This record gives sequence, structure tokens and C-alpha cells, in this order.
Amino acid sequence: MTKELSRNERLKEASAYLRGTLAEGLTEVVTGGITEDDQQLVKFHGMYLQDDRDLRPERTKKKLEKAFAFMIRLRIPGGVCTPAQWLQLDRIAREYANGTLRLTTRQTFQFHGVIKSNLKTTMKAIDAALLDTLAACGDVNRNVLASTNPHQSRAHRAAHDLAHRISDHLLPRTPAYREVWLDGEKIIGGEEEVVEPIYGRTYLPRKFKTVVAVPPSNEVDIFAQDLGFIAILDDTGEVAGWNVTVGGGMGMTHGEPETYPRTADVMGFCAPEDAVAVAEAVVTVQRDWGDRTNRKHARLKYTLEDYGLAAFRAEVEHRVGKPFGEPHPFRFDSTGDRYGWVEGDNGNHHLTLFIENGRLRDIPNGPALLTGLRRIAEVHDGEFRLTANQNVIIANVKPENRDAIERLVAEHGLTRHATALRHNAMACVALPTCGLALAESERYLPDLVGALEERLAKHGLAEDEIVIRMTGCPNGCARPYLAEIGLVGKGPGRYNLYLGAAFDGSRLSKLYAEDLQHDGIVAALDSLFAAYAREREDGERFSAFLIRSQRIAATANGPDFHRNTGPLATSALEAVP
Ligand code: SRM
Ligand code: SF4
Repeated sequence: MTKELSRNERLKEASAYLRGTLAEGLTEVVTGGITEDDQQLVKFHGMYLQDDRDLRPERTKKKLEKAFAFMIRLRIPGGVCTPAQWLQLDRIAREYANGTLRLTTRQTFQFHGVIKSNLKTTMKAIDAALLDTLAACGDVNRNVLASTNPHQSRAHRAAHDLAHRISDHLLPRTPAYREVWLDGEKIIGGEEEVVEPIYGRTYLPRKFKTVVAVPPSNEVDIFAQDLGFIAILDDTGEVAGWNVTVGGGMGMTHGEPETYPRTADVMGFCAPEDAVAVAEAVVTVQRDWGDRTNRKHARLKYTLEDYGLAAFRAEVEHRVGKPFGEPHPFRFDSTGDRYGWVEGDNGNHHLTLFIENGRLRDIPNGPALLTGLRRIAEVHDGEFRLTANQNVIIANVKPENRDAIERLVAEHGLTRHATALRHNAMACVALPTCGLALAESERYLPDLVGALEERLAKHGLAEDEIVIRMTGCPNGCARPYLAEIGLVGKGPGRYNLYLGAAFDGSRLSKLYAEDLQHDGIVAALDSLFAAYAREREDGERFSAFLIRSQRIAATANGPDFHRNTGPLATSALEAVP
């Protein structure tokens, strides 16, 4: 019996290539929202309808409509923008959004709090900066990430170039974006192959994410992504080709073990000139084989589990018209950013700044992060690079300009002393804007890190790098299942604690304890920190220690994520089938 297509599939089909009734809905003044169907379609245009959840109880009591506003996400392949673009985004944040710029875990910016009547003006202002939001969300290939610091070596330049080429090649072709937001001329109809030669009328079964990495840095968290390219260098430092990875993903649902995070498989090796064709083939196989009946089973990771890597690879090879080579050896050493100044191979300098949870704003009586970066953009003649750890690099600073930048950084509190734990901490947005949040994340992690810093210092571990990430729900937007300490919202003030993910991002964690509140989290970690300080071997990472000392089992692959959970020291390897 064939299963029924999911509601979103019918919606995409009927949307006339993502137009829906968006244009009409924008003129509807009785509500700050848009129809339910248009809420799904508007994602493909890079935005979400949200409401301020802090205000919900009061507005419900007063029988008022929710405080609707839009989140807008930009598409910036490789995360690079010019100072002029920065200034325009800063202006939009202050004039049309909530006065903050949010750097995301996928190398781009988000605006929050844009009300419907400002939406078109905002989109035109983004267009005027030669930027766009098309395909930043939705069932398409989204913003393509690339290892940062492309000016440091030819490999980084090649990574960046590939990210752009893949992004361009897989961009939806529908004219709906220009029609709805930029008053472009309406182009009616058209054959499927003409309008969307790669996607067709119904696009992909689900979101699709691509990254390009240059070892040894895995700051783009390649194993969390649907499709990845790992640079393999020849003796001269030139890219000889790419190892291709497929089938990573984080999202799952509490209490539904058939949903799970999964680390990507290395599928093979391809020549530089074949990389874009490989990307297209992976996307079209997922387009044709992905599950369009159940959105919780529609990501590429489930397609791979259902069909097997060998069958998937054979189909990709068939569509590319040549076989993959054997994957080449590679080694990643961490997923973090390197803070401070570094000199590039062109003699220019790059400064990586730590931005706590990616939120740029002026804090009353505190650092003026938004203003500081605006002042820098006013004088900087290099560019800005966003990292997949929600940080920013002031890139390509000429040696003679370094002092001026440094002064502005200091004046606006853009560097602060942070411990190794804080430098390796990341939280998703969660409350009050995210409609799916079950618990706080961005607004809570800084305090939790503060409490843990005290415990680490007590055990002499203040300088130890340990990766900690938090999300307000199990969707995994800050990639918590690839953090040595992962905290995932279960309900207000309650979190599941995951441990044991590899420092280099290659192995998933496992559930250690459920439903912990603040004191429970601190107590559980405090005793593990004590044991780590006492018993660790030379150079042993926290997660590696927990596994060696049998405090948590190692997760072998996605389906194994839900097995052997809990503290092994007390519950002794009870296999859950
Ligand atoms: Fe995410 C949905 C924020 C990176 C997995 N994500 C959402 C939404 C749009 C909530 C919604 O659907 O209503 C969140 C908006 C919150 C807000 O108020 O801004 C949201 N995701 C984010 C960001 C902003 C988190 C951050 O703090 O930086 C990241 C934006 C990235 C970008 O620029 O494109 C973000 N999301 C991720 C990542 C990390 C990554 O891709 O490397 C993941 C895990 C990887 C993956 O995709 O598997 C991720 N987000 C999800 C999921 C679960 C997908 C799944 O397969 O189950 C959802 C919910 C969904 O799709 O149904 C989701
Ligand atoms: Fe929202 Fe959940 Fe993503 Fe956090 S992980 S931003 S709570 S969807």
C-alpha cells in the first residue's frame, strides 16, 4: 500500500513554485501573521513567522493576537561579507528588527522581530546590500559552509570557491522571490524542467545541508551535515580532490527512538572538477529516494539507513557517470575556533572574536558589541567572516591598520577574558523567539557555564578545553550530540545530559541522565570533573576519559545512539534493543 504524501508535499506542489498566497498575505492588515500554508512556503524565502513567547501569557489573558514578528535568515556561502554589507545589516537590525544581529551555527546572520509591515522594506534593504535570503530555510540546499580563513592557504581558497559554486548551482530558480519581495515582474507558468531543473515542482523531501572542510580543522562540524567535502591536499598544498561525506544530521524527538542523530559516512573521493556534479547527484538521489510521506523520516540520514551506503553510492556514481575513488586518509583535531590574531600567507592579519552565543547587541552598562563592530566596519577595508561556532573574524587587516582595530575592540568590550570552557560553548536561540523551544538555551547557558567554571577551577581544570553545547529542544541546532557535554531541553528548566562525543566532532554522544535541573547538572558534572582531574591520562580529552573509564558507552553510529544509555558505572551495560 502506498503511503500518503505529507501535507507539505501537497503544499509545495500547489504553490506555483513557492508563490502560494504570500503576496496577498502581506497586504492583509488585520493580522500580523500569515496563513498556515504560507508559513511553510515563506521558509524557502529565508524567513519564519514567530511570536514573542515571553508575551504569550499576557496577550492570551487580554485576548490579543500573539505578538507576531518574523525571523529572517541570510544566505551567505562561506560566511563572508564586506564592511559595506555589515553596515547595511547593522542598520536593518536597528531600524526594522529587534536591535540585535544573531550569528548562527551555520555561518550567517539572523534578524529577529521584524513585523509584517516592515518585511518588504527589510528584504529590499537586504537586496540593496547585494545579499539575499533565498533558500536559507526550507526543503532545499541551504547556506553552504566552508572552513574559515581562506586567506591562510590555497586550500581554504579552494574550499570557499567550492562552497560558492555548489550554492549557486543548487539555488532554486523560481522567480517567486523577486516577485514577492522585490516587486519583480510576474512570470507565469513554465515547464518544471525550465523553472526548477534540479528540484522540480516539489523541491526536496526535507532540508539539505552542505559543508566544505579543510583538515585539520573541523569547525564546520562536517559529520552533522547531509553532504560534506573534505579537502585532500597534494604535496604542494593544492587541493588534489575531495573526500565526500553523506548522511549526517542532528534532529530527533524525545521519546521517539526511530528518530536519532547520525554522523555522516565517508562515501568516496572525487576529483576537483567533479565536485559540483557530485553535489547535484547526491541532491537528486535524495530528491527521488527520500521519504516524502513522513517528515520525521525524510532527511538524507534515513535514506542512507533505508537503502544502505553501497546502493546510494552506486546510484550517485551512475548519475555522475564515473565511480568514486577510495577515500584518502585525513585527520581532524577539533571543532572549535582559534581566537585572537593570526597572520595570513598574504601578510595580512585576521582577528577571531568570541561572541557569546552569536548575539550581537549593546548590553546596558556592558560591552557595546553591535556598536563596536559597526565602528570597525566603518574603518575596516578587509572583510568579515562568520564561523560555524557563532563567532566573527575581522579578516584581512593590513599590518598598519591592526592597532586601530585593536583599539576599537578594546573600547567596546569586544574581547573579554573567557575560560576554555566558555570559548568552547554554544547555545541555540530557543526562547523567546523559537516556536519549538521546550526550555531556555541562549539565555541560560552563560550562567550554567559560570557555575561549571567554578567547579572546573576547583579541580584544577580551568585551562582545559571541553566542548559544551545546549539546545532548547532535541532538534539539535547547536549540534549538542557532537559536544563532549550536551544539554538538551526537555521542559522548562529541565535538560537531558549527553556525554561522550569526540572532541574532533567524529563521534556522537549518549544520554547520561534525564530531566536534570540546574543543581543536578552541576552536581553530575562536578563529580565527573573530579574523576577526570584524578584519573585522566596524559593529553586525554574529557569525553575520551569518560569512555575509557566506562562512565558512558561510546556511540558507534546513528541507530546505536539510543542503546546502552545512562551511567555505566551504576547501570552496567544493559543493551536496549
Ligand atoms: Fe535549526 C528548526 C534555529 C542550525 C536542526 N532552527 C529551527 C527553527 C527555525 C525553529 C522552527 O522550525 O520554528 C529555529 C529558529 C530559532 C530562532 O528563533 O531563531 C532554528 N537552527 C537555528 C539556528 C539559528 C541556531 C543558532 O542558534 O544558531 C541555526 C541557524 C543555521 C543557519 O544559519 O542556517 C540552526 N538547526 C541548525 C543545525 C546545525 C547545523 O545545521 O549545523 C541543526 C542540526 C543539523 C541538522 O539539520 O540535522 C538544526 N533546526 C533543526 C531542526 C531539526 C531537523 C531534523 O532533521 O529533525 C529543526 C526543526 C525542523 O526542521 O523540523 C530546526
Ligand atoms: Fe529552537 Fe530547538 Fe533549534 Fe533550539 S534546538 S533553536 S529550541 S528548534
